[in-house]
Amino acid sequence: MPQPDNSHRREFVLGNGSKLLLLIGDITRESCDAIVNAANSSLMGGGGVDGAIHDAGGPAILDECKAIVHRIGPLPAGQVVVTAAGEMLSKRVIHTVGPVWYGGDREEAATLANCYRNALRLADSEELRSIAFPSISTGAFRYPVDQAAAIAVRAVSEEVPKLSNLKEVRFVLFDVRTHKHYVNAAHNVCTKADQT
Ligand code: AR6
Repeated sequence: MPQPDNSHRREFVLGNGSKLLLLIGDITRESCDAIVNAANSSLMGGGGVDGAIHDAGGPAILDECKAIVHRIGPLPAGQVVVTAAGEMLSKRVIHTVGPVWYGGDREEAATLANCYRNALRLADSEELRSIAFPSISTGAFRYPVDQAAAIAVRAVSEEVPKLSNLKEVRFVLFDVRTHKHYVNAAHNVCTKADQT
């Protein structure tokens, strides 16, 4: 598990002056208003970041997820729901389901962008100011990380300026290679903070 690593902290500015931070670390340790979970449609937990969030947050999160699934059924890919964050530092967990990568002709890109856009809109509607994302779909769901990074950063850079409350978006990435792809993507669509 990576330790907090400030040597990889990269800061960019989004269109409305909100901050975009790219970090390496464990998202369960983030102290921002919401963290995003890369779940599956069952919302019953799993491996990867999903397992880490349920482990760190404790059973209250799973109880809330069960109640949600009882009410609305399985969560479709690209959609989002919110629960409390249990024992973690953040206030909320926004659960989303990324697309499984099947080669790119099953609307994976649009679905992945929807995960980010819908999570940002939900956080903003809950009057949250900061949100942390993992690299959705690039683990067990096999989305190529270069393409996923470009979609993720573009969705954030387009969506955040339309919102009122969100002032900081973080990507908390688990390894150097993934971080590098997100930094490249951010250089293509955002302004680097120390250049403003
Ligand atoms: N903090 C930040 N990133 C993490 C952490 C963590 N603690 N743990 C893993 N990652 P994955 P997916 C990274 O597989 O591809 C689950 O079983 C990981 O290195 O967690 O959307 C769900 O239940 C990778 O870069 O999510 C679903 O069934 C990224 O998070 C399925 O996996 C995403 O990897 C979802 O697959």
